[in-house]
Amino acid sequence: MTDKILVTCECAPNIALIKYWGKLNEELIIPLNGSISITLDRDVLSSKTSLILLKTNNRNIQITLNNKTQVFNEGDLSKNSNDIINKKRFFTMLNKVRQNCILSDPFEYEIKIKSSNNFPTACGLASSASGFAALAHCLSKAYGYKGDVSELARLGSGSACRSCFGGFVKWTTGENSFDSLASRLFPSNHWEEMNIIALILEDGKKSVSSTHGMKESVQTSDLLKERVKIVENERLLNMENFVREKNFDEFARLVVQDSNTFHAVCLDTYPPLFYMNDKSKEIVKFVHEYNNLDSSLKLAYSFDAGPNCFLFVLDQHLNELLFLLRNIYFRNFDLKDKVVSNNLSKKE
Ligand code: 2P0
Repeated sequence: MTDKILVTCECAPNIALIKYWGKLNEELIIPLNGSISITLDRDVLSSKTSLILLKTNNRNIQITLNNKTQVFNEGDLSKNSNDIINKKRFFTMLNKVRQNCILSDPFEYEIKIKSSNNFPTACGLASSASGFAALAHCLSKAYGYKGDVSELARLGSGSACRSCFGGFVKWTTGENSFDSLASRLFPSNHWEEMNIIALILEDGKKSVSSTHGMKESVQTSDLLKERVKIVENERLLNMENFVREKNFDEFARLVVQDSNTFHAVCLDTYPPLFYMNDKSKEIVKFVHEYNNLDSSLKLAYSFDAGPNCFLFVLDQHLNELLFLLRNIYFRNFDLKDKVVSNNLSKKE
């Protein structure tokens, strides 16, 4: 019998190159289409989570996220506007672990969880991905979970399953919970010359969550059905090949196209979803102008469900780009002073 178990894990957000938008199964969080992402560098952007299991008479669950604390009882599924975690998803994860672990008395502990992000939460920087991946790792380690940690993370938030791995990651769709898993395609140092720049244009919370937004898209957008087909039939395979061959020109074109198709689906949703804002559109214009200076592409952008931007650029153009962004393009722009740069040559 153990009286106290303490574990800590750190996971980074991931940015989808081919995006997930829409569920085949709402309960099990099985996506309509597969997706491919890059996990960022944990030293730059990360969610750090610690979990303590305590042998007491108390069966409360205490969760602290970025210094805000909530306490709730075992099995409490009530929804509250002040909730800092989706309790239903949390208990799905917790019970899955407790039913398949090495602890002999997994229901006998008080649970205390503390998590913090070193970047803005819920504004399109994939904080739910890194947060739920870190939580899944913590639960898995603390209880000695015998199942797949990416399946566990997916039950917290779909895109979190991709943050369980570093480098280039693929999440496949499936028919059952156990066959919709993420796995690594290539380690991050496969493409050492690649840099990812997060431009934090806004750090406020987005008005429509991804979970809600994609549900509306599934119900109302015809374009979504076409996107699912083209992703499954062409884009996943093409992206895997372009990354394997380190073909930046084709990679850049496809990243930009898939981001734009995703936002087109958002616009095709009824009522429409607007995640990009005027500043985001300025960046799009800038990237295309910058690329037009040359015959081959030097820069790609991708926007998730928020106005913030991820740029992809190879080493040889990085300094020129950062100079342009900091000294010319953004001189009159309130950039919140955030140009966060990741290089994939770093060890995971
Ligand atoms: C992605 N996004 O592939 C896409 C692109 C946002 C735009 O995955 O309901 O927070 O928890 O499964 O994972 C955001 O969706 O949604 C997302 P749930 P999640 O990264």
